[in-house]
Amino acid sequence: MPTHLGQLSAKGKRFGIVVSRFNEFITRRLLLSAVETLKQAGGDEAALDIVWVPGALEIPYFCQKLSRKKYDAIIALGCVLRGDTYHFECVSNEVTRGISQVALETGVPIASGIITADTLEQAIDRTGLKAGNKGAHAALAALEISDLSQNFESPQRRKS
Ligand code: INI
Repeated sequence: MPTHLGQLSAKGKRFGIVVSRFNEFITRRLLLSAVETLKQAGGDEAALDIVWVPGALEIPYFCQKLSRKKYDAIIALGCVLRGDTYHFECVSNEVTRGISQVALETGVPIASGIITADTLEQAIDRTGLKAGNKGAHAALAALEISDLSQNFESPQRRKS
């Protein structure tokens, strides 16, 4: 039975990382962990482009921009924290929907490491405490889906 499983190697691969500055205390930790994970998997720092954007709402637009470059996958990193208003839902929903839309429209795999949390404590838990680090999780997902998607490219477009 043909079964497809993505390999977790970053060797020879290029990644674009879009990270938001809003809640930078959290997002910088997501970025460090994502980069470390890619390097541990054999990735070369020179093959990583990091794009800082103002907030989560700007992430899909820049993912779309990067999708025109030759990246094996894009990693989106951000942190949306609940405040007193409905704004949290708007930002969370839009960034999630936008990232999916860009991936589907461009065909470039995008791994999402966007934290949506009710409290700062919950966000910290997801940047290296109880719930691991969402930046590392997104980097691993990017490795897996970039490799997996190669299996479904037409023979001319396949890398190897
Ligand atoms: N951006 C975030 O990344 N996280 C948030 O929690 C957030 N909140 O809560 O407002 C946020 N807002 C800014 C938004 O993403 C845009 O940068 C801004 O609206 C300018 O377009």
